[in-house]
Amino acid sequence: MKPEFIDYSLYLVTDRGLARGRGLPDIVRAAVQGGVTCVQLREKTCSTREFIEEARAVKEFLRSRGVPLIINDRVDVALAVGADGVHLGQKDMPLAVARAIVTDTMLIGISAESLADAVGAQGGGADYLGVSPIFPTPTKTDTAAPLGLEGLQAIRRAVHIPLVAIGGLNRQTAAAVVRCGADGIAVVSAIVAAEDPEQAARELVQAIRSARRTWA
Ligand code: TZP
Ligand code: MG
Repeated sequence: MKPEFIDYSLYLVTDRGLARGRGLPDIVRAAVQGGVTCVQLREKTCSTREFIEEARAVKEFLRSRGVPLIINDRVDVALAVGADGVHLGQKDMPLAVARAIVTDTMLIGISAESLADAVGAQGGGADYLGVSPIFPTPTKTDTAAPLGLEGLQAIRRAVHIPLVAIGGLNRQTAAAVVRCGADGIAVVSAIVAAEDPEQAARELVQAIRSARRTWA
């Protein structure tokens, strides 16, 4: 998938611990039905084999919907399953090392928790940024202090590559982030932990669309 065709509007990041015992492939499919435009499989506890099986279980479905499949942390898994991209944090494989390993067409997304992270990632050739955390979130606690909307705006002004905001985003908070110029909102609990992930995604899409419409 060419980077210029990626729609980052509603970016789902998975977390099996929040799935209430439901299978992540089912949640991913429901979320895409509801309007998710990008999917990142984020696995911190399962085996490599299980990670690969999970990615394979959703890959064709996502391809048929034109939704990119992105793998968190694991460049090897991304390559093994032919994913569209890999997402790396500041302590993961360095961007330049990953770029030398992956195919030319594989997207590399980088987590940025500061302005310096964001500028460095853009300079290093990242395809997009995950800017976090915007607000405090119980989903991930080993983070820097929340950037808030001011921090997000400062990063938006400093970089031109696509950025998705993440951390504490939901139907209520999505609009403010869109108005700061984020290309998309990334969520974990707002979809994965929702009773009805499809409906949750639909409501988030509506919140994003209406924020974009009214964004002066
Ligand atoms: N990276 C930065 S914050 C975060 C991740 C994976 C968790 C966001 O979770 P939630 O439930 O959408 O606040
Ligand atoms: Mg990571």
